[in-house]
Amino acid sequence: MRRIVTASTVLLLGIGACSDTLTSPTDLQEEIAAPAAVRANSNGDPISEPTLQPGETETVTITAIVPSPLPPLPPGSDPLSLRLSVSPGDNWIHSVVPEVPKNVDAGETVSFTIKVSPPVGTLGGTYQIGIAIILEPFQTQVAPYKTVTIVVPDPAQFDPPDFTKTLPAGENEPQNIKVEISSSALPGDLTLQVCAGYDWLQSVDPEGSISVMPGQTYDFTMVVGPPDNTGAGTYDFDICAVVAGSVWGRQHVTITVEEASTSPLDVAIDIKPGSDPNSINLGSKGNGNGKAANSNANIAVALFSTDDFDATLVDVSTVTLGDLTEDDTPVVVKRNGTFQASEEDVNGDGLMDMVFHFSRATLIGNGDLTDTSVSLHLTGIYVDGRDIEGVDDVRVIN
Ligand SMILES: [Ca+2]
Ligand SMILES: [Ca+2]
Ligand SMILES: [Ca+2]
Repeated sequence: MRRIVTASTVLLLGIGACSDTLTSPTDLQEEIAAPAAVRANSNGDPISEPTLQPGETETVTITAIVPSPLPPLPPGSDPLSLRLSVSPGDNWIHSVVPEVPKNVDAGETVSFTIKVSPPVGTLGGTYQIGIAIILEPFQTQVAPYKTVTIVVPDPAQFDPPDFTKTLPAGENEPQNIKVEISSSALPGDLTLQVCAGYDWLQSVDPEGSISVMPGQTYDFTMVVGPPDNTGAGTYDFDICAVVAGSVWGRQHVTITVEEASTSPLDVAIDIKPGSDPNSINLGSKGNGNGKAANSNANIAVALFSTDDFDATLVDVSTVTLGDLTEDDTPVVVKRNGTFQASEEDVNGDGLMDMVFHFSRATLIGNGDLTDTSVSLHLTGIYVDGRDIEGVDDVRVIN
């Protein structure tokens, strides 16, 4: 039985093949189709991966050999011809020489020069274009299946393409960036947004979507930063230029969050609020027998809030008063197990402050308060994990 003929045998045999070897239409279909054998040939082709903008072309040459002899054409059918079958679609074909459909004769060899080009508006990515040459009306493949891999750049390019910052938790920094729209892109409404990773894009100027045109470059100011209470570490996210739900380009952002500052937050306190100087009588034994001495049993300390600091968010269980040496004195615990502390706007500025009470006897017993003390320090831990520290003068009376 006759196999598929090669180019050289076609030239030798010519069109006038011997009639004694005419195959049946069924045999012919089986032989010509043989896709496994035919496609295997294309594996040997060097695969180039050109990077093409829409409109730029890559040339592919495919030689098709029309088998001979062929069964008679069905009456009334179209003439014998070759056409292209393109995956993912004909819109990837820029031009074909000779034009298709190309009328052919049995045994004819046709070499096609095909220019492949990404269609206008193609998004960035790697595309594999497959081209088959089909013999009509038999609908059979008559050339090795050709594949070409094409890399299409993103239609929106970020400048810089990525950036790295080091920021403390809760801080942010504006970043000026440019987005260049490819000249082969389509016009559209573009929005910058986080599309992968941590959503730390706090604002974009101009905000919302803006109309973009091919070949233009647009300036943005983005503010990025880690939220409050972010632990130390390295965090990544992508900011994407999104048009009509499609990603046109992306910028990779890496933010390193520093270890929390070890220096404590300075806070304002007032020992014995309303009194000045802050006289403390060491000789008065307040704790035991009540009476007048009781008013001196505990020492009240006000901790003031500011616009940046909410005294009510300090962990009362961590609050101490003392000399910053060894253990300082904690807030008095009431009989019901709660701390003797209250929220109160001590200085009348509209911001709620805290008033903590400390045992004078414990202060003395700890060595936090002695006859040489001139000040006492209040320390504690704020809600964000930072240490706080405040200091006020005292006047010790023996
Ligand atoms: Ca005072
Ligand atoms: Ca101490
Ligand atoms: Ca206040």
